[in-house]
Amino acid sequence: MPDLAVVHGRSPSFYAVFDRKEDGDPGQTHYCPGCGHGILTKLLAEAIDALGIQDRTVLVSPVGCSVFGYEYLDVGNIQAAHGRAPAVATAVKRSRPDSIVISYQGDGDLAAIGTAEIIHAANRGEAITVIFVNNAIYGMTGGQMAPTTLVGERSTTTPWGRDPTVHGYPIRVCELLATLEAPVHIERVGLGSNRQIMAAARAVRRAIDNQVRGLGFSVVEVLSPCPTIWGLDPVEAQTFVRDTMPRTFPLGILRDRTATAVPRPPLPSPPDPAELPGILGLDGATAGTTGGRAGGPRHAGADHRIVAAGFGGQGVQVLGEVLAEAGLSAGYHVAWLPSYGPQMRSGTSNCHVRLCGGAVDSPLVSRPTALVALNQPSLRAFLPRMEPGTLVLFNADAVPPDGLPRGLRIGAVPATAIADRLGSPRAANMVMLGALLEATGMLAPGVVEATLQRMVTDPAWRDLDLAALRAGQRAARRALPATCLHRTAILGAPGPPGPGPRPS
Ligand SMILES: Cc1ncc(C[n+]2csc(CCOP(=O)(O)OP(=O)(O)O)c2C)c(N)n1
Ligand code: SF4
Repeated sequence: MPDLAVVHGRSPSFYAVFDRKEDGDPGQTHYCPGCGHGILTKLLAEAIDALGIQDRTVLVSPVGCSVFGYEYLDVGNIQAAHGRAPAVATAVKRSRPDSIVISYQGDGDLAAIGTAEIIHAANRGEAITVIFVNNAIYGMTGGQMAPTTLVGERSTTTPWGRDPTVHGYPIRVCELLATLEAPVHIERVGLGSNRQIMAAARAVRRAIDNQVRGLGFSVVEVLSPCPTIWGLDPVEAQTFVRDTMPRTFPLGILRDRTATAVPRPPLPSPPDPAELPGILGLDGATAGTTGGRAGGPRHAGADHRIVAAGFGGQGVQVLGEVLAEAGLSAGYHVAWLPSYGPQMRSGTSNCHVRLCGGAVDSPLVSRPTALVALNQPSLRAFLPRMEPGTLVLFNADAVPPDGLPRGLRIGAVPATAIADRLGSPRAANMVMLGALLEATGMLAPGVVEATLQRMVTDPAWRDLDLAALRAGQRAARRALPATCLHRTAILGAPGPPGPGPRPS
């Protein structure tokens, strides 16, 4: 690797204009004068230039003062949730192994809310580069204590100074990570003097070069001035980094296995989705009733988007799970997304289920093809979001006469009353599922029955659920208006069982 050269001019890895600074000099960043982020962003750009990797670099920007990294560096940019940059970087690197992925994180981001992410990414030896900016404080939010705040240092949350007996000691992240086997390069540098900045430039470039060479996890911790929050002028802040911070955070290389490390082998390929039912043992379980394997032509173009909603304890999630499991058995691509409050009972509970002929693009259902409402509050909550033509099945003797959007295919199924007569109102969820199957024809009842046989191990409940399912089908045939029933789509008839693909 060539040594650092002195270059006068703007790094090509920077955008020509920084749009964020629209009210001032478009060549300026938003960082305060003397901020270490500004220096470090420049070192990053120079390293990217020197290694010739601008077109394949992906910068994962954090939450913190450096949140706008994507406004400055002309590379692939992703903004991650607070602390989650190593997880996002992992995903990018694994899916695009040729990319050079840099996770850039502050100390609040990496060492507080993101502690788990950094430890596990390092422990897995992800072939990413992490730049960890330690300014001993939460800068962006106005100066709260960070895990790295020095003993005695004042912050808005430690106005009398950090007291280890109350707040614990500063966490030395590099030392922690150096206990792990996988990392190849761990180094701490500073921005406290020109000499330190030159060393930081070398460390940053090396940590990225390790990735270019296909080696594993590299992290560079950078002690960095934050004059604004520290209440110092830029020179005083730099002196603090140079003279004071290294007493708690010694500079140097804590791990260097780059000479002996071998390039990480490519990850094993994930199985073909078509093989999953076999791997999961789902194909044999319902043999003869599955109606085809995943991705088969039988469901081509199908996209059933169902929302089921009710109170906790009404079996909304079980309804969704049975539907999803049966869909998987029948060869659909499937997603089941549960959502419920902290209460076990009586809180709201809903789930999104998708049964698709092709790959599921999102588990979230924002434009349902069917709503199954097990109680009145759920009906009222979800109805306004339903588009004309959506099937709505409501657990009641009759649909409410007022406040219904126009154009819905809405029908009442007295599921609780039916289930009560069969033995327990708790089987109302299966009555509603039976009605849904009858109305849509999305699954052959035999597939769902086989799924129930498999999932419900208590014989008494299994019999009740099966009876409730069949009663729901009968009730739908008897009580639902013709507009709710897609009789031609009921399985057994050829052709796609649902509407064509549409964005969720
Ligand atoms: C999930 C979440 N929690 C809290 C916040 C508020 N927040 C924004 S920046 C920040 C601290 C950032 O500090 P640090 O990572 O040290 O970066 P700096 O600003 O010092 O560069 C916090 C707590 C948030 N945006 N998101
Ligand atoms: S508050 Fe501190 S970390 Fe944030 S931009 Fe200003 S000097 Fe930099």
